Amino acid sequence: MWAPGRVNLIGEHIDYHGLAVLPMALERRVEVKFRPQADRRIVARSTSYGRREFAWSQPLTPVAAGDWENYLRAAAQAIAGKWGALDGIDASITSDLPAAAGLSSSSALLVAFTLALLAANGRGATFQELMEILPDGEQFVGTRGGGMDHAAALVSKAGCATLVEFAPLAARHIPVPRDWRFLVAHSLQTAEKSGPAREEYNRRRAAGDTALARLGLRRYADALEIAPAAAAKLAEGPERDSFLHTTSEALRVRAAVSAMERDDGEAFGRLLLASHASLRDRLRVSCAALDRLVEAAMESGALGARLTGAGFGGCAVILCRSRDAAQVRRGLIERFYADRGEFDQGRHLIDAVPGAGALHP
Ligand code: NG1
Repeated sequence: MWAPGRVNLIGEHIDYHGLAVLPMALERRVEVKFRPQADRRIVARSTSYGRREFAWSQPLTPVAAGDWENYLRAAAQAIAGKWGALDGIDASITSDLPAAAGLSSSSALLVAFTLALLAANGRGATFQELMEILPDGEQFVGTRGGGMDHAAALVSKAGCATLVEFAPLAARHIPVPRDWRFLVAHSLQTAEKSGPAREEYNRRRAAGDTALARLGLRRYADALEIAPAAAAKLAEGPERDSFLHTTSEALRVRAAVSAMERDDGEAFGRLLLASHASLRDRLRVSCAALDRLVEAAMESGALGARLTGAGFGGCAVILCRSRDAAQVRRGLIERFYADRGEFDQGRHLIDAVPGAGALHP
């Protein structure tokens, strides 16, 4: 069983408000090879992270924060919450997806391990069922994220971006025009998921929820058409900023889908830049390195760029024409990475080729 990493093209910090996002899976993945066990023992070996073993008891509790065993436990716990504890597996895990590179390697591990545990027990599960358990499952690790990463890892289609809607759950594949190229470039600043960045993330989510409640609305989907007038009723501050980011980003996702469908790379690029500005100025989840990276991409001939993922460090996603890709890559190396010693091309500057999800190989 395997699951790919992903890059989110646009629709940032809105999946947890039930709004549609546009990620695409990558051709890089976490792979889990396994033998079913006849008892509740779960054994997993990873070439990079070592061996872990635990009994699939109920309920499972987390081990030390930051330990990769928590993702294995999260998978088991997510399954147990719906179907009860099952028999374990003896698994070996490999990955060509760099960790801590903003490509959602942790969600890919969670998805792949969940699918392996289910397969070992002769169970299939639908997209719907997996989406009922996986986003909540990841909260076991201490994060309170949305469902974008799991959806992208499950139902992406090669050559396409996926418009993921959450209410109701749906996925629509949008072919990426032939001469568009996406690059994922690391800011070389890492946002520790289990640390302060996660608290900041949760704060953004809470501010958005509070803004909505103050306006007497139940769903962000109901706020989009009335957003400017509604925002005027909110006092200046993080709640209003969060509301403005969320509603404007949702509209940018719609516009981006239409730009992709009509092969308008310039318009898509402008939407990426507008998204970055909103994440930087309203939600305040960017950082100097990410801002500089976006600028360096534009100076190098990109059509657009923005931070991708939760922010506070991590990566930018960059759009350019295929004929300009080599020049943009060179430009980024000269303008951004030249004096940064830890730069490693294979890990930090990646051609994001749209790949398939685990359920759509
Ligand atoms: P990252 O930090 O890139 O994995 C997180 C959330 C997403 C989404 C983005 C912001 C998890 C597992 N992922 O992504 O659901 O909310 O932030 O758009 O928490």
